[in-house]
Amino acid sequence: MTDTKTIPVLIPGRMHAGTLEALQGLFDVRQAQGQPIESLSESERAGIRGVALMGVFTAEMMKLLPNLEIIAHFGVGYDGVDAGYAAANGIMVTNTPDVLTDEVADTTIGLLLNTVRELSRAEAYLRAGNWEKNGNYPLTKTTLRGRSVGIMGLGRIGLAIARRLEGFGVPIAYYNRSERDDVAYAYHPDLKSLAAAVDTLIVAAPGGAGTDKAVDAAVLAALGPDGVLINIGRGTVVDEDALIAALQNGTIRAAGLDVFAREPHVPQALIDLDNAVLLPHVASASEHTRQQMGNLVIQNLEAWFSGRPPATPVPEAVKAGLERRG
Ligand code: 8YV
Repeated sequence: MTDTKTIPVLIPGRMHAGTLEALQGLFDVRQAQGQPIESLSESERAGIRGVALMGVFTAEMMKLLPNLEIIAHFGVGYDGVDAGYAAANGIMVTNTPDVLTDEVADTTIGLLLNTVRELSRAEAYLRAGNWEKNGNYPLTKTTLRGRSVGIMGLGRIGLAIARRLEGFGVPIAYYNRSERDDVAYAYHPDLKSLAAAVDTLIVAAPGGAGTDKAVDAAVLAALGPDGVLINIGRGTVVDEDALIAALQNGTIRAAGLDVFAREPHVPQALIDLDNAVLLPHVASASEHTRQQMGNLVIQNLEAWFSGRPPATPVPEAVKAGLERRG
């Protein structure tokens, strides 16, 4: 086993506590504690060979670390990391797919049911003493019964959501960059056509330039007045202003959101809406699953610095042929 204890690994911002502790036992961890990387001395920066992070790592940041070899991202979505620049400059990028798929899919179903059956609001009604004082909670106008569901992004997570939905007896269709040959769900090569064909749209697509504000006013209008939008992908995929307007004026009926365009900021206009269920980006946030994600971050760094291929390189790194060090 290679001794990795002398290898400087930078953790620029927040990190899952258990993972941070394990990394500190394995590597020479340097923490920027939220300070800009420029605040490290030039010689400190030159020493950094690995980065472990949640969130954003731009090309500009990479340029400040001339001997950087690997960026191990905690999370499946790595839209905050400039993986194209990294690949072009021989820097490995890894993420944490698979280990969170089931947790995120489970949470998505919970958020969908909560949104159509108003479970959070019904509980708040009980806790406020209204059941005893004012009688039964009003019947919900929405239900999953009779709905048809469209999934934007039928990757690992989208597919796990679809499989769960099969058990609910609702028809399923999807929009994806390309049609899958291993599913029988109806494929729409166009997002607006999917939205027009269903009344419930689940966003399970990654962020980034390719999906920025893809769910716009036209898509929401196509979803229609009984429409329900669920987003557990990235906040940037939805035009948030258009969504707020659509919820305010009845263009669609309700939304369940785990992700937002400028987290942790959530627009007051969304908070003010009764027909939105809002979660603080918790889809993968159980101790169990975050530990699995952290283990994968550690595995990837250990593999890389031992000269073995990391378990989960991102596609850009694979395409660039960056399987292992050197
Ligand atoms: C994040 C997520 O990892 O995996 C993802 O893409 O969105 C989350 O699980 C988490 O918020 C930590 O940044």
